[in-house]
Amino acid sequence: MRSVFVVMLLLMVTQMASAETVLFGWEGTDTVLGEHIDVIAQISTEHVHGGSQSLYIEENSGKATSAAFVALITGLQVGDTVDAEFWRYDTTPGSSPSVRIWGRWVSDPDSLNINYWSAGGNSDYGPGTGWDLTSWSWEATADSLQNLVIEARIYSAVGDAAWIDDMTITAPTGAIIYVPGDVVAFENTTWGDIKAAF
Ligand SMILES: [Ca+2]
Repeated sequence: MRSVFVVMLLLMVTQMASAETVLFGWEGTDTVLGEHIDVIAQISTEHVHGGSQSLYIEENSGKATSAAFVALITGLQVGDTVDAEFWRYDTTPGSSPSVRIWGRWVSDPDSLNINYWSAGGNSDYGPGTGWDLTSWSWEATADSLQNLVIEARIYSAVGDAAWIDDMTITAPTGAIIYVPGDVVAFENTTWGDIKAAF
């Protein structure tokens, strides 16, 4: 009977250890991990989806690929998948300001604007009728794809502003997830670790 219990517990541990999820809602003072081109990023209480604060982003260049870096996932291995979503707010249907969730692969997680390339993303601009949830998934399909930056792209005239809130990042156990002001590391639980627990 005990062996059955142990096997069931091991199955539960194995399933729980396969992926981990981080929630982030800009409730502190940290804004972004970086930016591409020129984005103004500030904590805001003007439009909030959850809690009492959100992230305000403002286009400051007029270029279509300006982005705020809202998360970084490192330590990915071939076949790993990262899922990300956040709520976005604008009230201009069919025109800017608009926000997309996008990704970029970086070769050096300490230099997010050197040796990077687009990882693609969700090309939907959203309804522009207030808050809506946007999401995308990325797969590491090569050894060179170990570090993924999650971007909130803001389109596209100088002064265009939108809000972001309640981000969810899911990554495989063993990856490290960086959100503004915090590092969340999930260690791999090996078979040896599990056996040692008994
Ligand atoms: Ca919030």
